[in-house]
Amino acid sequence: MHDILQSAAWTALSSRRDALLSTTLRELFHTDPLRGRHMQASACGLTLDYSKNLLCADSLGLLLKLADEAGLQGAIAAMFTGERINTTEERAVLHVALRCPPETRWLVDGVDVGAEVHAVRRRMAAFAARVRAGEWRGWRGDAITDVVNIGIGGSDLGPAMVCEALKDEIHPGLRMHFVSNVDGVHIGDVLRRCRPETTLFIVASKTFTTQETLANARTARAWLLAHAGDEGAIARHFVAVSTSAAAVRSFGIDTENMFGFWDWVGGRFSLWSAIGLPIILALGAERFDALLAGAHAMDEHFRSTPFATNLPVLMALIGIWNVDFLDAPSQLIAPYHQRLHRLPAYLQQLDMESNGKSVRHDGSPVPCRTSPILWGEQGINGQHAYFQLVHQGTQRVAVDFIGVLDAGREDERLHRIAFANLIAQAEALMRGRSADEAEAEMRAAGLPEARIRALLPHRIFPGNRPSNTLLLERLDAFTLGALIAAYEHRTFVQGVIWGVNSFDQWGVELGKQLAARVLDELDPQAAPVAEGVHDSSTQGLIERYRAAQREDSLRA
Ligand code: G6Q
Repeated sequence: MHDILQSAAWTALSSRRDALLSTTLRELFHTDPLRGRHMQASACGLTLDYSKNLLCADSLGLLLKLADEAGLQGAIAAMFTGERINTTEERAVLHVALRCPPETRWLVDGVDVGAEVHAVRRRMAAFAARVRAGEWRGWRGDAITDVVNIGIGGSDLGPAMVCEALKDEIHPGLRMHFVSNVDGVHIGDVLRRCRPETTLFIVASKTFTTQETLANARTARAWLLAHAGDEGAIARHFVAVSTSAAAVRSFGIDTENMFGFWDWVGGRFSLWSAIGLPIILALGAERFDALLAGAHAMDEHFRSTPFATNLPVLMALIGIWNVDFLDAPSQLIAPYHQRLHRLPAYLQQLDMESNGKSVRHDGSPVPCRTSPILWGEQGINGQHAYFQLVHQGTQRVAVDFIGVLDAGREDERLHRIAFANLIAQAEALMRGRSADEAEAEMRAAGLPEARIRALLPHRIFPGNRPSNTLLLERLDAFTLGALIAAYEHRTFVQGVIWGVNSFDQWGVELGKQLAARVLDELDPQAAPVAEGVHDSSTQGLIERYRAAQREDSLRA
């Protein structure tokens, strides 16, 4: 496979790196005072300011060349035309088809997937309208008040994040719940807040074989039946979202109550499909359409805009520059809006499950770093916690600051405080505080000389910490759709350059397989696990658990 490290652009970037590391962001702003104005890109209600990265016109030009040398234009075309770019699973990758307008024909292997997509969406909209209007009734004839989505990973994170982000628009008569953890506490907490006669469960699983989801769904079904006492109630309270009608049927959900999707929709790219059922129930068909329209607008921007002004491409290239050239293998996502507090968890899966790979399509090792460790939460809390490391730690962390310009219906004064912090943090990370500045500040504050000397090393901020600032005009369905799609394409572009398959996830398998065996071994009634089956640590943990279970049952 073509080794991107051997490309002319990569070699040239490696030599530019040292020059840039010996300068500072302050100097770059000094040399080009208008840098902040022209290192920007806008699309679909989003503006990206990427000027606070250790980049110059030359290095940016080389990154754009790198995209060309990696064949990015062809890769984009391959995705949009339904080629089987998920090579290890031999599947097309067509989440972009899920957000195409109704009139679009989208042929894959002679099948118009656009028509299928819209047929499912119409069914979802009709079902959501009935629930929202109180026409869909529970077994006792009551309207639905609580919707519980049972799913995990891609069948949970997207809908949960969107419903949280657009919480203010949720139908006033509906409460949304998301259950993913299989520890018993998660579903227990939710069921205690719901009434069986007014609760609708969505069992969301692409494969319908996922242990955690099916176990939670069985618990929910038993809870419903314990109250309703009649299997007939299941059809009024359970719907399924899956690609497998057979598995849904064998679980005991009528396929009349099933919303399907297709194997060309990856789990972490599936919120636009029937996996978005909680979204359409919560927000209504119009807002779901607006979410899709925002994503579609970003798709169009992505596939038709020159790379130099292409927002997801720029985000991707800057990410590669930080990870592979500037030794910043960690990516912090810091949204300064409470409603976006689930975004980092969503992006964590998107990025790390997609590009957390060390072999390329052809199985050869990737010769450079791939996905950064992506993490974060809403930025203000971070400032009072881990931002210490971001400012003064020994590792370079790249930050995406995300802000929403419109205060919406909230207090403008408070909104301004949050925004001031966002802007100030990005500035502080960029410029830092020099020894001279720190000393002058302490002297102005009247500190004794000995104290100044002792404190000085602690009060220096190195600066030069890279960040992007991404501003949303407002937090509505359209702009949120565009934001999510921008990150999806950023992940895709990086995967293309690294040569990895961003659409499989073999790395999650081994733990699942071993868990199935360990589950049997944890049964206190089962024969003790023979020595040598596991290592001594695993063996010890299994024995400790079994002993605790026995102690519990003796106490009971
Ligand atoms: C996403 C992953 C993974 C998946 C979950 C749930 O891309 O494949 O997070 O979504 O494992 O799988 P099911 O939807 O099949 O239950």
